[in-house]
Amino acid sequence: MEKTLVIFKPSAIERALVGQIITRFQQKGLVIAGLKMMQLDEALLREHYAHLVDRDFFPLLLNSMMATPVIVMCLKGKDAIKVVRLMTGATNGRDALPGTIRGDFSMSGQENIVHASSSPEDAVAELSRFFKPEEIFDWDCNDKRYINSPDEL
Ligand code: IDP
Ligand code: MG
Repeated sequence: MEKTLVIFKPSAIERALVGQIITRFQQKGLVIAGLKMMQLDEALLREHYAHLVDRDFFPLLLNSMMATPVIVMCLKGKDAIKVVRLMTGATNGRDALPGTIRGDFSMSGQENIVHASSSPEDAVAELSRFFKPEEIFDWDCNDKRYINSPDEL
């Protein structure tokens, strides 16, 4: 089963959206394998957003991501990386489709509620960036019969 990283950004924390977004992921059939609150700092964000450090909006992004503690979550499931990205929606909340998290909760290109890993390589790197190995749990639902068919497990 694939694992992926979700970050509840300060926009989700300030707007008290964390509970209902976790509910969406759980209702979909994704499993929480790790969850904690942490304060991000500039060094970690420069690594995490290395592809954006030269963009003019990067200082604003830094401030935005350090404004409150964030909640980081590891989700597990079949094709979890793709599924969580689809549920997250387009980067800019004004372009994101209704029904997606950003489409339903964001009007902004920056204040877009959640981060989600965008590829298998990113997911591995990001999970090890934000979690210690012992903070990710290798448990699974006892009864997955109605989440996946036998040939999907
Ligand atoms: P993603 O979050 O959909 O993967 P990325 O391009 O990786 O999008 O950008 C990371 C984050 O940087 C975005 O989620 C958003 O918060 C911020 N960001 C990206 N592009 C812009 C922009 O043009 N203006 C302001 N913030 C942006
Ligand atoms: Mg990205």
